[in-house]
Amino acid sequence: MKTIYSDDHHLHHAAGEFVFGDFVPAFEKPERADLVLGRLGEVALGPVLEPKIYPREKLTRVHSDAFVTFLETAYDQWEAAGRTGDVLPFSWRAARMRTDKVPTHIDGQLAVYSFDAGAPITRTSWQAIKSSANVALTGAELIEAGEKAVFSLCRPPGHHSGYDYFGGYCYINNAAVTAQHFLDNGAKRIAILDIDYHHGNGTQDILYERSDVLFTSIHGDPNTEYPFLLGYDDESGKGEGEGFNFNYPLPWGSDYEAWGAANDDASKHIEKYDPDFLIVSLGVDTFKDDPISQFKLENDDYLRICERIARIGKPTLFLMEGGYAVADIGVNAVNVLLGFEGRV
Ligand code: OKP
Ligand code: ZN
Repeated sequence: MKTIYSDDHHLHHAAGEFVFGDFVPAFEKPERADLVLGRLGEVALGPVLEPKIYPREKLTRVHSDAFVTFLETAYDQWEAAGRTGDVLPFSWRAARMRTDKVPTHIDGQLAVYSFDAGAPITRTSWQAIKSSANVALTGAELIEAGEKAVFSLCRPPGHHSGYDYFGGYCYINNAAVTAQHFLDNGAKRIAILDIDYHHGNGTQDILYERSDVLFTSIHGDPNTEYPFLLGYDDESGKGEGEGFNFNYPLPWGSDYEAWGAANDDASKHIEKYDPDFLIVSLGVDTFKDDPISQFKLENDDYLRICERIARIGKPTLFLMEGGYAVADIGVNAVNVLLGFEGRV
């Protein structure tokens, strides 16, 4: 299996984040992708290729133009306001507040375009964010060219980013960007299986009213888990998209038995949908030792995940999302890919 990777992800290195009221070193850090890359080398999964560069229009197919402009200019605006350190929001729009007037002040724009304080923007983050999308898109092109599976080692991740908001370590939604890319090139149906521990609220947001992308997600129950306000099992899509959204919220402490049953059910829906291509939002924060997550998957469980996913039998693009137990992130992420290739 080929991997797409760029060192540009190092340009996104936040000083820290707020966790339960404390400012702590960021969990979403460059070491994560470095360790996955290192593990790919150890098992010799296949060649590692540089991404191509894609135009801005690839991003505005699934995000608002104003939102992309905001991301492009946020750091400069922050600096112009006399701030030092990373961009972080401190107030947010709530229901029934106005967003038709986007404030000229950076703090007001952050209130409109973000949904939490979990995604700092550094001076060079935008370069890394664009590169992460390019890594995803280059993988998609290889799939279109006939590869059975490709691993896009994206960083930063994307699945919490919505049509016009960022948060949860995510800025541009790589899964939505690549799904749209496939469709724009003539594909009829795309399926997304989001196996990150957290609900892919951004991906769901972007695709909720559409029937040309099936979204499935297995994640911590939003009743007790971030991002809290989306990801319940009664969210089935809207309008044209009704019946094309499947959520599998699972309780804290879920192990592979419960997780695998959800994966099997999601896979059945994907088989029935018969997509041209499958996108897997690959998070390994379902691991038992993940510092911010509450599932109980073990190292060897990751080898089994793709027994089921590979059986769907569709060309599959893996996009890296979360996973914060850095000591195990390489083994766990690469185990998923080895499983797909039947190297278990
Ligand atoms: C991103 B991905 C508060 C703790 C929660 C957000 C977690 C984002 C996870 N700072 N922070 O889905 O792995
Ligand atoms: Zn996650």
